[in-house]
Amino acid sequence: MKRILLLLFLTLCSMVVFAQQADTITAEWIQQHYIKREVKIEMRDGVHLFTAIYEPKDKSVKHPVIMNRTCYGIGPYGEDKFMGLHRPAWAEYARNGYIFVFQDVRGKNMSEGVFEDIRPFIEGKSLKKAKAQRKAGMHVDIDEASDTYDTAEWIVRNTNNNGNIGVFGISYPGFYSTMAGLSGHPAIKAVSPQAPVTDWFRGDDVHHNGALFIWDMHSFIYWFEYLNVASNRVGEWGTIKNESPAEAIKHTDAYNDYLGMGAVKNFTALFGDSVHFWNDMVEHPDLDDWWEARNVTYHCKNIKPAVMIVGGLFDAEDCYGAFATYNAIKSNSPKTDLYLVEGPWAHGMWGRGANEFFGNVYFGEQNTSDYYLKNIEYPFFAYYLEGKGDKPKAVRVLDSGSCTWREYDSSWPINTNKKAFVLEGGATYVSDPAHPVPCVSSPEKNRPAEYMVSDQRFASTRPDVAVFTYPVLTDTMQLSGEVEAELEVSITTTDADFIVKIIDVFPDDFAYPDSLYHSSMSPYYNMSGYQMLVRGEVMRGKYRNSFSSPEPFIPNQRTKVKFRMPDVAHTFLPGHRLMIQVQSSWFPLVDRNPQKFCNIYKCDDSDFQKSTITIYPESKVWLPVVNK
Ligand code: PG9
Repeated sequence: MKRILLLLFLTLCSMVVFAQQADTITAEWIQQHYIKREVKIEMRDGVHLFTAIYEPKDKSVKHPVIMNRTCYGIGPYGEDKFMGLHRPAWAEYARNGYIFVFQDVRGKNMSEGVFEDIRPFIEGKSLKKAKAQRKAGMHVDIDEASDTYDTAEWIVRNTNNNGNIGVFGISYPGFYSTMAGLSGHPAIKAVSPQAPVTDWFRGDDVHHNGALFIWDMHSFIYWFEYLNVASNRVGEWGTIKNESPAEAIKHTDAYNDYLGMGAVKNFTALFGDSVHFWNDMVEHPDLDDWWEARNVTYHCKNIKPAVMIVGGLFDAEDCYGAFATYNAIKSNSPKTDLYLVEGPWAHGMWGRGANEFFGNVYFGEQNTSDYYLKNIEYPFFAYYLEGKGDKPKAVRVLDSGSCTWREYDSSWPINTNKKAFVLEGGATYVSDPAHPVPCVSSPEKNRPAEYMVSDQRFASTRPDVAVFTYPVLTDTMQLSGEVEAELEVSITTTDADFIVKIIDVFPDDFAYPDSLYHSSMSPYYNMSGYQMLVRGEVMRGKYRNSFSSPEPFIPNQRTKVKFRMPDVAHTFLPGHRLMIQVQSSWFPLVDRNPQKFCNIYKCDDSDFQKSTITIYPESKVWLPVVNK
């Protein structure tokens, strides 16, 4: 008995010492208390995945594991080179003695195998089946879930762990975190898919409602394709030599440079065969099995680990994916401990660099990464991996209008009334592909994240933007949930896009106190009458009835166009007013619709034509108004 008490006393002492020393996490502290190993872990089909493991030298206690699988590189490579684990995103875990596991996914950087974009999940696979397939010299069923399972099995057997693994990741790594939730490995107790890539045809990154997000795709996809350390192209974090022909589109002003490029096929001609995914995209212009095989929502069933979905209300890349994955798990895996965290953040901002301001808008002093990491992310994993703290609230949302955190024990969305805002009087405008409506007000090379909350006054005055303004509010109007547009339209051609924008109009005498402009992140901007974009979304008209079977419009025939827009969590304050804008181009965020029914990836410059768009007064936008 004395021996046990002594052991317990020594364990407690070592934890106290570890914790005390951990108050001031520095790069030097990490080097003193952690050791790094680089190992090649064999998967069930024999492929080896390159994995960096940072493990506490303290072997007196068993440590929890936090894992991140990524296609973006896990540099710096070399067992004597340490990642910045002292930085805010990791410090809380280091302070609590976590084992860090970072892995290059299959086919990327130092890992073997063939990379596949959003590798489809294989239903019904098993380790037993895989062993038999391999023994028989057959193709072995693998996917990102099985790679995660095999990695977890190795980690459990080869590190000084407490048997509990957490997996998290943002964006593409968010997708790998969802796959970790599907892996079935018993040691994986909690996963956090953050801005997870979920559906590249309906709403993430590549397409929204079937419309191509060409600015993001051109600037990202060739970079991504060439991100490969094996060819010495990547160093610390994606620093690559741009050898892709896509670099030939030198642009300082994407609006005019892309307009000058013309039809999408001209981009394809420039890329040649250099960008694998671009060719896939061109070969699958409509929603087909290729896209559906990559839609993870169909597989979100019987998920055993706890799942905390994190998303940005102003995430220009995967705002859709966070809500789509959350809703899929809520519907198809009811026994899962499921959590949602949303805030007025850009892509991944919650984990790195969030600050009181985003763009010109102030979102409060709790809108910071520091607050999120210390009060939300780490406590989630600590509860499930260390048995520490209280069970988190089911839903936590930082409202983008009131700048206050709202917490709920029930699921999202909360009880709301879908209220119709009629587009009174309707509108008619001429949509000219030669002069598309800009998505930003000034020349930009790369798509600014801030466009998601930018001032829309540059668009309000255009003749090809229909503007509907509602009375000044005398009380708050809290929106929480999905937005739905229900347009009644006619066009003089056979196809068109429809963009609906929900806007919070600030009072004409509005101004933030000068004291708020204390950080370099928030240059002064005159906020009087500011027209803040709260939510914008595009619908490619030919997909109005089906994403897989597009249909032309009949010229001048009244037609219904209904589409969903990603959820909002925004309170309109007294003195503010709602504005709704409708337009038929949003460039160069979205590729131009030639406004002629055709395969837009293959059409010619000569196919582009003006169209006169009529928005009938019966059109409406349904907003999720919270019951008072
Ligand atoms: N969601 C981002 C992305 C992935 C693939 C194509 C374009 C964007 C990301 O992973 O950062």
